[in-house]
Amino acid sequence: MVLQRREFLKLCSGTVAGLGISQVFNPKIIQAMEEGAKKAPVVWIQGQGCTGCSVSLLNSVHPKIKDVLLKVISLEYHPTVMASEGDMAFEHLYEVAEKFQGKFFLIVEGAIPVKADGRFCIVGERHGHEVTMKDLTLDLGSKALATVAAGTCSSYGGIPAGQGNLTGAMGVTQLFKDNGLANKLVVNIPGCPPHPDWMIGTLVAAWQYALGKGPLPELDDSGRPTLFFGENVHENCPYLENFENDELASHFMEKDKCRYQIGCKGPNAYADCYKRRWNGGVNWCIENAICIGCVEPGFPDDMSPLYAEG
Ligand code: FSX
Ligand code: SF4
Ligand code: SF4
Repeated sequence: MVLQRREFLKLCSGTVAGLGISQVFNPKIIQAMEEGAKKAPVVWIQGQGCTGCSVSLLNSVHPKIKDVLLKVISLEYHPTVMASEGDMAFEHLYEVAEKFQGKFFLIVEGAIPVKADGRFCIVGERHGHEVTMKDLTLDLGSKALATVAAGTCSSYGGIPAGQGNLTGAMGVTQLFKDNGLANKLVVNIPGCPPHPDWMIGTLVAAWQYALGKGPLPELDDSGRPTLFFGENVHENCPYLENFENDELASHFMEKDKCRYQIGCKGPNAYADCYKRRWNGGVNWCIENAICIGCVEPGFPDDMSPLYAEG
C-alpha cells in the first residue's frame, strides 16, 4: 500500500514525537515523501568546526544516508561532500538562495568568528572579493526559511568559543542577534557531534512545517527540539542505581559502576542518548567512557575538566 501525502503527514506529526526516527523512516513513509511533495532544498555551510557534524550525518544508519540525500532533502551545497568546487559551486549556492528565497533551509556547521571583520574564516570568493563565514551566514540566513545550527559550535560557539577564543567565535543565534536578524527562526541541534537522528529528525519536522502541514518543533530555552533534548541523561542512565548506592567507578575499567567520580557530566546534560545510543545503536558515551555534556550551551568550558581522577 502506498501512503497518500495526507496520511503520511498525519503519521509523521504523530510519529516523529512518539517513535524513533528509524521507525519514522520506514519504506512506506519514504515512498510517501517521494510522491507527496518536493524535496526540501538545503544548503549546508561550514565555519569553524572539525567536520564531525557532517561525518556524523553521513554515518546515519536508519535511515541510510543515501535515502536521506536522494529522497528526503535536496542538498544543493555542501563544502565537503559535493563534487563541484570553486566558482561554479559557489555561484550555485547564491542561485539557490535567490531562486528559493524564503523556502530553503540553511544548515550551519561550525562557529562563526566575528573579530577582524570575520576574516579568520574565509569560505569563498565572489566578484574578486573574499567572502567571510560571517557575511555568508548573515546573507543566507536572512533569505532562508529557517536556519538549523548543526552541532554545538554553530549552536552556542562550542570549542572554538572556549577559553582563549581569539577569533570572536560565536553561534548562529548570537550572530543573528548582534546583526539585526533576531527575528529569524534558528533551530539548534547541539552535540559535538550531534546524533544523525537529531539532525534528520529535525529536518523532517521542519520540512513538514515548511509545507504548512505540521507544527514547529517545540524548542527549549536553549533553542533545541525538546523531542531530542528534553530528558536528563543522569536521570535516565542505566547506572543511576549505582550512583544512588554510591557505587562509583574510580577508573574506566570498572564497567559496572557509575562514572560520576571520573568526571561524568550526565547530571548536567539533556539529550536522549541513553535510549537512542550511537553508531547505529551499538554503544554510547557512558557505556564506554563518560558523558562530557557535549550538548550544553556551556560546553566545553563549563564541563571542564572533562575527566577527573577517581
Ligand atoms: Fe563543532 Fe562540527 Fe564538535 Fe566538530 O564541524 S560540534 S567541533 S564534533 O563537527 O562543529
Ligand atoms: Fe549519572 Fe553519569 Fe553516573 Fe550515569 S554514569 S548515573 S549519568 S553520573
Ligand atoms: Fe554528548 Fe553526553 Fe550525549 Fe555523549 S552522552 S552525546 S557526551 S550529551
